[in-house]
Amino acid sequence: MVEWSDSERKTVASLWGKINIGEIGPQSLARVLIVYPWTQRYFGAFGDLSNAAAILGNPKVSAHGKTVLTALDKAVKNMDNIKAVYAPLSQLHCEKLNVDPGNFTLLADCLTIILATTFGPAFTPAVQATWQKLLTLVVTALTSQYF
Ligand code: HNI
Repeated sequence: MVEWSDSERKTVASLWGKINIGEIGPQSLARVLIVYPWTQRYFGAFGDLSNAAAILGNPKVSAHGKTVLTALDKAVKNMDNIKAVYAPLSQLHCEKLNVDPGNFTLLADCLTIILATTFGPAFTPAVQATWQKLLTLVVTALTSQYF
């Protein structure tokens, strides 16, 4: 069972409070689709994903990026119960959406890169380590219903 120190809890709450979901979510999903183009196959109904500019300007990508990041709020609010909280989403991605679970890590890493570029020096190694601890749990939880 993962333990969280008071300082880690404060770090997560503080960082999450500074994240603009409507900006960071779309940028993170767009980055996944640009850098790992095979992920585009899940978004056939999203219209034009033919190049980076199209992806960055695609309103469906933006809306969905916001949806994905909004879902991370569940992790921030339930840091001791992440596996249970994400079980339904894991089941959805596995059984209905058939998303290869390896893609969760790609999205998590793109999100971390966007946070690093957005917050610069304030995204210290200690903050990054705590944030990635949280994302690792989210990725593991999203994968939990695959097996
Ligand atoms: Ni994901 C739908 C959350 C990673 C492909 N995804 C959702 C929804 C949420 C969500 C919330 C909306 C569910 C609903 O309608 O009930 N997705 C998350 C989270 C992560 C994640 C929290 C990782 C941190 N999803 C991914 C990845 C892919 C992905 C990495 C593919 C590369 N998700 C999808 C697809 C849908 C989806 C496809 C359906 C989109 C649609 O609107 O048709």
